Amino acid sequence: MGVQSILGRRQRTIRAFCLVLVVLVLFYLLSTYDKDKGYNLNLPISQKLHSERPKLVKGLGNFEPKEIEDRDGPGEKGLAHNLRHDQQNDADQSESEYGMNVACSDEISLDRTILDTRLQECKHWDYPYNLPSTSVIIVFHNEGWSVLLRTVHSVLNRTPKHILKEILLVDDFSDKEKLKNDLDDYLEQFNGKVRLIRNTQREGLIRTRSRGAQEAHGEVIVFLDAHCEVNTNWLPPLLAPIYRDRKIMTVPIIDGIDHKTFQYKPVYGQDRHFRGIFEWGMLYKENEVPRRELKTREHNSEPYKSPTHAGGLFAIDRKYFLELGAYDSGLLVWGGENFELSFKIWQCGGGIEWVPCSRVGHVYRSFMPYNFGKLAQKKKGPLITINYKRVIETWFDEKYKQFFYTREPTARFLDMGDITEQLELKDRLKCKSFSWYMENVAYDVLDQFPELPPNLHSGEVRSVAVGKCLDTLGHAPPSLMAIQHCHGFGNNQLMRLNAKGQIGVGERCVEADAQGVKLAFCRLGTVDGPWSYDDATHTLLHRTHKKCIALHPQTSHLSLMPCDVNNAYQQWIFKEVRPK
Ligand code: UD2
Ligand code: MN
Repeated sequence: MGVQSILGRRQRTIRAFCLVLVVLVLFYLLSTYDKDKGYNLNLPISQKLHSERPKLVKGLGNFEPKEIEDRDGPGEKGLAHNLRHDQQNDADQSESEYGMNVACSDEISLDRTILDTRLQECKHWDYPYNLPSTSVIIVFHNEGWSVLLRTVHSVLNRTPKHILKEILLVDDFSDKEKLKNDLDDYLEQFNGKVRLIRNTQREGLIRTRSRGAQEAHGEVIVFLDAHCEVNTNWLPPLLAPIYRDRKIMTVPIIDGIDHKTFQYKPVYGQDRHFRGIFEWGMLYKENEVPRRELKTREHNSEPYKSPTHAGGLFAIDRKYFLELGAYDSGLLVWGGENFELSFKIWQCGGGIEWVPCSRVGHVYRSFMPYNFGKLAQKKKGPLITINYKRVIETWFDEKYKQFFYTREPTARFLDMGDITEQLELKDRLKCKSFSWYMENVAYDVLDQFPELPPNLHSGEVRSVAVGKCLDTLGHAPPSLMAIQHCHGFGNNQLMRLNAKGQIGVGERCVEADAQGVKLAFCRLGTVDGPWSYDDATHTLLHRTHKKCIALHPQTSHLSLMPCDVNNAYQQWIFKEVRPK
């Protein structure tokens, strides 16, 4: 055997060995790459949870900040900042102008630090490096200067540079001088990273967001209200599910920023998860995530599915949002757009996930400081209910529409405009039925808000004796009911007696005890009640107490009294209310 052939054999063996090695390494890398998720929980050994996870996976990275900022000053670490006594006037003035204490905000650094409210686990997730480039879109109408700019600064400070394409500010025709005159100059320091466009007339937040989506340059768009502060490493966890599946819209967990002190604090604890649902009057609600959903995940910090969302803060693939027609452009100013988008996404083949590792603070205002402008003046009836009607007429099945009209009887008479385009879109995208959505996605809604029995009577409830109407006075429950001049607008005077004996006013219920006739919270999960109305005698009977609602002739106090069918102070007439 020649030296040549010995060498050749050895070389062949080495080559074969190398090949096997390469295959093994490749196999290892591939097997560790979580193909479903495209990202990976990379906990230190001491914190590993159920499964051993690889240390390093190609193409993934952990975007946690290298060092924790530590600063002192007003409002730092997200602590409450209390103004001095002699500043109370400024505080009150800005509360009434903006619905929040902008005077307090003005004293807090635009770059302040806040509390990291995430689950510990969140620091250990790795995400793909090549996440889609993102435009953060912030629409605003007459927001406080420092509040708006702290939103911008927080995004710049806490977002990995390579994925933040731009921040796009869209001014919905603000009339505050500083916003009109100084904002362009202020933004110059960011060298084009922050763009500002302005509406030439008031459009309302819904259309303004659709415009923002049209004009954005990023692959993914993220909407934020103009009074937010994003938390540590908030963006990668929002983008990862979209990177995996472009038809997933993601929603961060919203923390609270106090409107008086700007204290940053979580609304819920860290490890109990909530998700967005609704009641039949289309009020947005949150419900603890059902076990059926929680169980589909391996780790508590992983995203979970949600039927809907609050509306303000979310991420979505830009082209996908536009393919869905953005928001229905017939929706005006404020409200209902969160449901429209949610039903559209779920019923037409996409999904919504809430992301525990992404947290964003939002200032919940004391009241809404702006009016709806010219857009509302042309309309008869409440604009928000008109929006709801468009949405339910497009997306609900017949059975569920009835629940909405039972809960909101005046909505039948509202002019919702033309929804042909919306119905065509639903057809074109071959969207599933609302029943499918209720059974497969929003399966926890009916536990909380069961099917509504029809109303036997609804409208204002007029006293035969004095001609005035039952009224909640807009008080929060528990509170005493009263009587007031009948105004015919419904609202706090619109009572519904259903076939199971419940009297409802809006989402609340009428009950009675020794103190009198009261507005109360309805018992979740029930639609029955103690009341019956006698068409012949016009009395309202409480069946358990076997007494009737009576008005005190002198004090006007409402209470239960032994029934006396001939007493005008116990006689009540339901009168239907129509929108004005
Ligand atoms: C919630 C949502 C909000 C929106 C709304 C329903 C959260 C935290 N907030 O109410 O984003 O979905 O429900 O529609 O989920 N704005 C305009 N033009 C207007 C009115 C408002 O640009 O005509 C801006 C406003 O400056 C703010 C954003 O739209 O940046 C949202 O308005 P909001 O903060 O008054 O709504 P909010 O939080 O009460
Ligand atoms: Mn808001």
